[in-house]
Amino acid sequence: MSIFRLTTIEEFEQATERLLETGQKVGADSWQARVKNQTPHCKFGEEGICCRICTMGPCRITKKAPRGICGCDAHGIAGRNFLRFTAGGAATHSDHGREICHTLHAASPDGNYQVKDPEKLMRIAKEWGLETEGKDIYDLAHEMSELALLEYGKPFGVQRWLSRAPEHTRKLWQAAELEPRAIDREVSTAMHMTHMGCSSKPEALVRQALRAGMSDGWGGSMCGTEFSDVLFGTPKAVDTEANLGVMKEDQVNIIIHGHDPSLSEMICEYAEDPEMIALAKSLGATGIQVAGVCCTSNEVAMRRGVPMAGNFLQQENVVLTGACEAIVVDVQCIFPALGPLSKCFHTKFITTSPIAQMPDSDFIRFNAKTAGENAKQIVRMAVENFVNRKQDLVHIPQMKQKATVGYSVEAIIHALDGVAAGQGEALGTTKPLLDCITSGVLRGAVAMVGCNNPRVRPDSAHIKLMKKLIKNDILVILSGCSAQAAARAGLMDKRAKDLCGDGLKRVCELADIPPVLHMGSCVDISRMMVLASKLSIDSGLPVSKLPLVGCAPEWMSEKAVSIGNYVVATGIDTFLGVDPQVSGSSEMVYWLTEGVRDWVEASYTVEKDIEKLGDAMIARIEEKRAALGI
Ligand code: BF8
Ligand code: SF4
Repeated sequence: MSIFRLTTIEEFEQATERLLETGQKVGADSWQARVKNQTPHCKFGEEGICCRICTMGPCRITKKAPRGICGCDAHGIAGRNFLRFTAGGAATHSDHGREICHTLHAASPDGNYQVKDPEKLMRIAKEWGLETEGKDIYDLAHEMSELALLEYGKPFGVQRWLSRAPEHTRKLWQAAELEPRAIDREVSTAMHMTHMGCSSKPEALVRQALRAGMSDGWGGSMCGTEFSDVLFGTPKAVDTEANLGVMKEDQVNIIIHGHDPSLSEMICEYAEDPEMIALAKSLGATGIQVAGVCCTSNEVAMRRGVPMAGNFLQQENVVLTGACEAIVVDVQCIFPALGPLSKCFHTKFITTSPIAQMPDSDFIRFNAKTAGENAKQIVRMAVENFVNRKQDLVHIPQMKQKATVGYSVEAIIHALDGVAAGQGEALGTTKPLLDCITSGVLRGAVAMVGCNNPRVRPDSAHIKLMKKLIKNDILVILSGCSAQAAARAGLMDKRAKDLCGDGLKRVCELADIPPVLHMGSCVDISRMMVLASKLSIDSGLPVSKLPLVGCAPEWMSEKAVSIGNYVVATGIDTFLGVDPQVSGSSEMVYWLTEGVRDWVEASYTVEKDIEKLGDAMIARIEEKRAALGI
């Protein structure tokens, strides 16, 4: 076995530098160059005090001009911006969830999509009070998908998934009016509240921001996760590899990028089609390699072990290898830059969704009914493009790490059962994990999520924090681009246990897990909410009292703010390494970092110094332990 060591940030950067040299040769643009062009950023925007929601403006708040033309002050403007930002994120995650519900509705025994986890479907159906006895699984799937779709627009009541939360949390939500009603309604209400001449009171805007976030995490995202599991299988621990070195010089490389597994699952299927492999071989390739970028990558890595080429700020790098025959995308986090960039190479940039249409792409409209045909057409296009590769531009950095991924809540409980069985304890609960926390073998857990952002040296905050936390016996659970940073560095290799403190190392050995657990894509942060709820129910403690915190050190998107809001609303203190652009309003800063604590027993901390951010998280975990007397 080769000697294990982490890949360093410097090595990541050297690989990128080398790829940028190729880019220069062909006249390619890059995000690194565009960051320079955009710096310094607009200060009004950074502080959240620019308003352009009516054409009397745009209005910017300065000492000389403390109010917009309508009279709105910095607090109202920053608050409205924050709520609109959240609404964008909630809409995006939830619409992804809605697409999955439609895919479930299109599932049939002989169609493009099948039900791969019927037990999970039955479990959820029972949870929702449906009669399952003697029912055909596809009839049940269709009935459930219709019920789920109604969650988006039902005129009365609150989200069904809320019943999974502990009673204490539900009472807090009720008292603070944070229970999300129909998913679409919370987004609409947010847009309504922020229209010219509606809300300008920070308290009201923050409250709706939490509720809109809740409609995502405890609504649309949960639909996305749960029904993706039903359709494509609930993730179990599986081995894969990560970083650009997973691309193969002698094979057709298809990169799948975006978020919705309905597309990527199909591409993976057809890339294994003997007809396509034969075609690839007839054109001089030895086979077809599919690898992922962003959350699509997380989805197919968790369920199929498909290798992960990279995260958000690596998306241009896959094209810069000169060995990418096609980059196939669906929705979200896709750089429009991929169009012009792919034109500098032989790469086909294939867009597939009416939601994400971009110049300089080949648009092949993908939908559940024609998914098989669409996927075959896309794979064929990629394979046939192999002959157009310009050999002198090919350079794949030989850098990759092994990773064990696939830690759904079910998979975590399965791993814990392995520990419990050895100690004669009850199976199927989070008790072994709680025992480790109570005894101090583990100090606590951190849910680390989110993107890359050029404001932070890419991946450095993620990796630095993970190393620090595991060394301090803190278990780290991950999703999104944070998870990929870990995998690329090698932290998801089980051998990384040697970087842990003694307690966590022992837990990793007993449960046979890596020290940082990949829980999936960003919609899968709903899994983390389910896990936190289970821990709370199994321990009898409120979520906010558990030594558990959330962290997004390099976040950038509206989705990330929506996530942050539902994580905080669930009672989990959340630490940000990038400013949420409200600093121009002392009242907004107050509400987010202190005020919301009265409603949900948790709040945000913003700290751009990563070392200090790590210390603050550890201190918070220790405070919570001390309060519990453990
Ligand atoms: O939803 S972590 S850059 S890929 S937004 Fe995007 Fe951020 Fe990555 Fe997935 Ni999430
Ligand atoms: Fe200016 Fe008020 Fe219009 Fe905003 S809503 S642009 S602050 S006038």
